[in-house]
Amino acid sequence: LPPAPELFNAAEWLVTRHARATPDRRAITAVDLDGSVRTLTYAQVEDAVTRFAAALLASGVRPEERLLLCMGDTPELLTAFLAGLRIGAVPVPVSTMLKPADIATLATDSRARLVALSSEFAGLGTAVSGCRDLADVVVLTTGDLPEVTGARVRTWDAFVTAGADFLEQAATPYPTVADSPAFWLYTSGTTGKPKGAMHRHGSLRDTAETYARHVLAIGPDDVTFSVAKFFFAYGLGNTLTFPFSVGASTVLDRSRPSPAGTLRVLREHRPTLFFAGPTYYAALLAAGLPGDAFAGVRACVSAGEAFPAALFERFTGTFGVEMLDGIGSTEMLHIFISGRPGRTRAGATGEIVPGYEARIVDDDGAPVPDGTPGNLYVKGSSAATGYWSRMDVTRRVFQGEWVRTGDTYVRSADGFYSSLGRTDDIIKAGGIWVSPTEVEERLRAHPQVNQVVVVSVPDEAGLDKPVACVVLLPGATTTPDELVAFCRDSLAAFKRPRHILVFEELPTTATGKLQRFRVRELALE
Ligand code: 3SK
Repeated sequence: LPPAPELFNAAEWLVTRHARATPDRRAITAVDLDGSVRTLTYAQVEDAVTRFAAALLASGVRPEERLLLCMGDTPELLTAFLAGLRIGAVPVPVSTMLKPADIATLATDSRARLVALSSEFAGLGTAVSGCRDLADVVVLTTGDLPEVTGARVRTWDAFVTAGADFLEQAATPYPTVADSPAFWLYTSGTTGKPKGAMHRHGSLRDTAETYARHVLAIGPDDVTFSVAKFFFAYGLGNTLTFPFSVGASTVLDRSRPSPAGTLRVLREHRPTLFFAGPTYYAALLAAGLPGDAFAGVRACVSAGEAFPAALFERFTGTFGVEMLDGIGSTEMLHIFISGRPGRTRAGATGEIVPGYEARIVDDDGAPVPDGTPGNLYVKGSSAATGYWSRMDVTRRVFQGEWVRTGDTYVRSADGFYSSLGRTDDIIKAGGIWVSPTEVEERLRAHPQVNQVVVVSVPDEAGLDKPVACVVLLPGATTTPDELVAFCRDSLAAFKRPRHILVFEELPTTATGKLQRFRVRELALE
């Protein structure tokens, strides 16, 4: 018989070993909705994880059963996630921005055995009523409980208390190995139908030992704060995996992100690593935060969408802080191409993260030379094992060791990767590639433009041409002709948008990302 794979449980690796070695070290600083602050040491997190794991066992949760977590960023969310890992179950943190019907779709698709809600999302309990495999609903509240047919509904405290007889069993992790199923993250993609990306226990360690170690050089004295919430792959790494991989601490803010709230966190809790996306960095700039707001931050990290060069220069110039742009994906769990401290380039995402490989290929799968745009593929051990119950799309995205990112990228001779937009969004006008990102960047530099998406729309001859859909700032006086002229100033003629369409608002996903395919539908109307 081949030797049994070595046991590995991510909850053990993230919490228990620190609770043993450095029990009194701060693990979590949590800001609640009313602004009150709680702190937890590693010993306290370990205790909370054991108690919740015992409650899961007491309620009959079996290994590999799914636990849907729809919760604000609280210590209890991290506890439930880690407790699920501890007992070999599969936590599924889901977006708190979804509509009730979407949550019901995810509970059904994942065949959730248990749903956990924090008080602000307690109303969603009704939405999962009658979901086939649902047996338990746990709500982090001291108030009213939702009515859910076909499931037991309990407060967090009642649920945990019921686990008292299972504490000893819960103290030992279920014998998972690095390849055991650990957790799922749903991604909506551009078409809207959610796909559950399934991740392994070992992938959490892999993202920590590649990106967090080699790019962030994270250490035990770091304090992370992620504006991107925990239910995003990006937020999960920033908030839990990276700080807990080295016994550092994380700041949780349960409220909706706002520049004022962020300033408070920066001032009062002094994060050293700050994570957000370009849209939020733009909002922080627009809010006029004081120039020393990021004085205690040793690096800001950006992901989620390409970082416009002008915004990059303005942000770093205003706050004097290093900005590490990166691209990751829910499928790869975290960032695989990134700027590094002292090695960033405005307008480029960055270099390959040690531990990953990237290749850029043409539509026939042949590698393209540096300087030529193509489809970006990535290889790395943190890749998901596939999408739950979605074979066709799994086959298209996970191709052997390589994962198709769906992004069009170009690599410079010195190894910097730059985004040219999503593969399906890239525009070929007059036989020449036009990056919507580049045209958008130009329009975003206009002082009266708030949002912009450039899509391809066929002209009278049926030839694709770039068209810009914009939302103007309140009180704007500019005209479409003026905006075209503004583009003409610095863009090659073939890149200039042929039309500018002005909208009151542009369609976004539940997570706030602009939905290009829907913007394109609007432009085609
Ligand atoms: O969108 C990204 O760039 C990203 C980064 C890290 C983890 C997950 C995602 C989707």
